[in-house]
Amino acid sequence: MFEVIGERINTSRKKVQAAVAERDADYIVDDVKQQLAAGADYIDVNAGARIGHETEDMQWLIDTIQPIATVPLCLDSPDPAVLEMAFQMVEAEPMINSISLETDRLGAMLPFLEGKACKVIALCMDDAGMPASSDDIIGRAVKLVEELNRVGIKTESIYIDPLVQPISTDSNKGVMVLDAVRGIKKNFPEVHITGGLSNISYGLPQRRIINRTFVGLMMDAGMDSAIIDPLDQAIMATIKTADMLLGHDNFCGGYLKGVRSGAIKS
Ligand code: THG
Repeated sequence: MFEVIGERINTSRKKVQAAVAERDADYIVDDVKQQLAAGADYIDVNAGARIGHETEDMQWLIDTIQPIATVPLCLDSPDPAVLEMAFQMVEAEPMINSISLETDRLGAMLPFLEGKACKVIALCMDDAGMPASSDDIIGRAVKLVEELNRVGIKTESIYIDPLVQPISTDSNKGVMVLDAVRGIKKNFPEVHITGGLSNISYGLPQRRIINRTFVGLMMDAGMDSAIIDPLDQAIMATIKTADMLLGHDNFCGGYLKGVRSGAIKS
């Protein structure tokens, strides 16, 4: 079944930033409880937006969330030192978000990950920047899997983020990432595919319909996880319905449960 990484605890969101600045634990706890009730499989924690405060904001967020989290945390930072600090704080095996092929980041992350059993999100980003074609995305994914396997991370613990790019800048960007996901899954059937989805609709009106349609297409290509807002009922219903249509939901049980709970409405 598809895995939802709840994205709401991110200081780039204004209300979360204010709650973190004021150390308003009740706000954060309430938000996380809502994401858990909505079906989040992981809770992403990103404290990157208050420049100069990331380390202590991340510490406070983990201290606040960990006691009530019934699912693992997804520790989200571009800074290997912040990820290492956060990793040491968590009791349940976390997901690490993220590693990339950028020289500094790769060089700092690989020794830290060596021998660990955690799940890792690997971005198809390198020193040249964003990927330019589906073959470019596939080539980067192959390198990421090889590097991570070398330090003992199993392929089934790797979540490749192919980096979705706005279709408003180039009408080929949808097909480019869909073809890449198919190619990655052909090379590594056990690898997971994840990522943010909303970049696809950047610059266009009525973004949610684009994001929703796109997640269904990406799931057909092999995406089996995404970093989304689990309180967005329409995208959650689309994901459950697509999982059923793709044969991942025995006897339509997950779909029917969603309808009975009111989470899925047509
Ligand atoms: N890949 C990986 N990790 C990621 C991303 C990704 N982590 C961060 C991000 N992208 C996914 N998380 C969020 C969290 C919140 C929002 C978007 C993505 C969000 N954005 C509002 C908006 O864009 O309108 C902000 C508005 C507000 O201030 O509330 O809510 O791609 N591996």
